[in-house]
Amino acid sequence: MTGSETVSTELAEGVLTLTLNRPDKLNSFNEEMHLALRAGLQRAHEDPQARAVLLTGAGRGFCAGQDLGDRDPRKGGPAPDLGRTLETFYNPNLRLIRSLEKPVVCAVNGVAAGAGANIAFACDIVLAAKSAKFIQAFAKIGLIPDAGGSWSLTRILGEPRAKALALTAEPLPAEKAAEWGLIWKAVEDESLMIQATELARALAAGPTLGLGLTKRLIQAAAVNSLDAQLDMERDCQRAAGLSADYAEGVTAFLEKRKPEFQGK
Ligand code: LHQ
Repeated sequence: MTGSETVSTELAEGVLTLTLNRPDKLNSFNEEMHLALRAGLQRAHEDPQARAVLLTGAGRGFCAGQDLGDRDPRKGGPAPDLGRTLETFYNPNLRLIRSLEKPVVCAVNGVAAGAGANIAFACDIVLAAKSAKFIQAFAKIGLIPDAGGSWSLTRILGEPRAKALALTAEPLPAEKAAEWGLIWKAVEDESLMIQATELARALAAGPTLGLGLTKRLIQAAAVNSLDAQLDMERDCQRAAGLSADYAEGVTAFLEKRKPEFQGK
């Protein structure tokens, strides 16, 4: 295992596992943890051995958002510029997750609050332990949903549910989140890491280039017209059709064997 203490990093069977690791603070973000997560995500972009990412948290929580102790108003001084915090620390990580052309699986092992919930929603496939809950905690402290939350909640759920969650900060249990389509699955606590690891390993053994193009297309669909999307599908399918993995996939099908994808 490598990486900074606040995010442990492990590469095995093509899966780069990034574990948020400040369990005594429910893995809330301080500057070091933001930068450690960024380093892990940058590695995911650059390292061809990493063909999928698994993001999870150590201990009983997934992530409680920003470490509120970092900006203790009782200490006095000028109010912090939270816009700068987003620009400098959160937004680069959100963009690294969304622009990574490899699958990002998120295993939500416990409570996900504030930016912690919204980082999970930015990932590609989210599994959560049945005991986990998602809280748009911002309203409780006078803030707005950040880390992409105002965007993802609204797109995934629509205004009525997005507004109710964000304005009330009512916890949303994992099973309800799955029912609403905010996450992929809520699973038994004991099997979360087994299922998430299995899924990430299966994705890592997949046709990475094609999976990356698929992610790009699905994300673009939210803003494209059908015409623009059809053009984009044409271009992406052209690129996928030139890949070694496409040739391998078809050959394996014709030879009635399991494909061995190289990720290119
Ligand atoms: C924490 C935290 C935490 C520090 C638990 N910080 N210690 C914000 C500002 C700046 C820039 C831009 O972005 C943002 C985005 C945000 O994320 S704002 C939202 C920040 N997060 C919250 O408001 C959530 C605060 N936490 C909670 O409401 C609860 O801890 C939850 C509901 C997450 C969990 O409740 P419990 O299971 O009852 O655990 P707990 O409250 O007892 O927490 C365990 C420990 O973790 C405790 O420390 P202690 O030393 O007393 O054992 C907490 O103080 C600490 N902790 N969240 N965000």
